[in-house]
Amino acid sequence: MESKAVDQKKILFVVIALLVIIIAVFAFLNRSNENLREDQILIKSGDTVFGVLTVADLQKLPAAQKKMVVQSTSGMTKHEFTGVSLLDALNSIDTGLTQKYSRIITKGIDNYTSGVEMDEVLRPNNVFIVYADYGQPLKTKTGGEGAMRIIIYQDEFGQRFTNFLTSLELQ
Ligand SMILES: Nc1nc2c(c(=O)[nH]1)N[C@H]1C(S)=C(S)[C@@H](COP(=O)(O)O)O[C@H]1N2
Ligand SMILES: [Mo]
Repeated sequence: MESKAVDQKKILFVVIALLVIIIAVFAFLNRSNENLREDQILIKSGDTVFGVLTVADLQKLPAAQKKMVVQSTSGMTKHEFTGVSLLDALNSIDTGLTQKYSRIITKGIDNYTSGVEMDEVLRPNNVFIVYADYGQPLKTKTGGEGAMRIIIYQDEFGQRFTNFLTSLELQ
């Protein structure tokens, strides 16, 4: 009788130990998402991080006002964005980046992913990182303040306008 009770204890211990291991493995696999933050944009290429940009960093660069209507399948939204050209933003980190890379993959906190060609970034009055709309800070996914967004002025539709920006992956 006594040894049966000991066996049950052992089994219980093994089950708990397995659960702890499973939780640890999933925490490890999910770890990279914890680096994604809406209050800063990582400028990177693979594992190399060239720098980060916050709203405060962008506010030090020449401001652009962009009045536009964003068209989507669900309708149109009117905006009066404030931001900086993506070209100025990249140059503020390293003026060599636009020469060395040919496209940029943009990623939001919701894992929404899009892209722009460097040709489009170099075109005048086209690609901007915006941080305010009608003078108000852009809302984060969770309703806080301080999100940043990519807009492409010469695009007809708003599909590529990555909201809640977290990273720019240079390729
Ligand atoms: N992070 C993120 N950005 C996004 C999306 C999204 O789901 N997540 N949807 C895109 C699409 S399909 C459109 S049409 C526009 C909508 O922009 P609006 O809400 O300002 O009208 O945002 C784009 N940017
Ligand atoms: Mo859309």
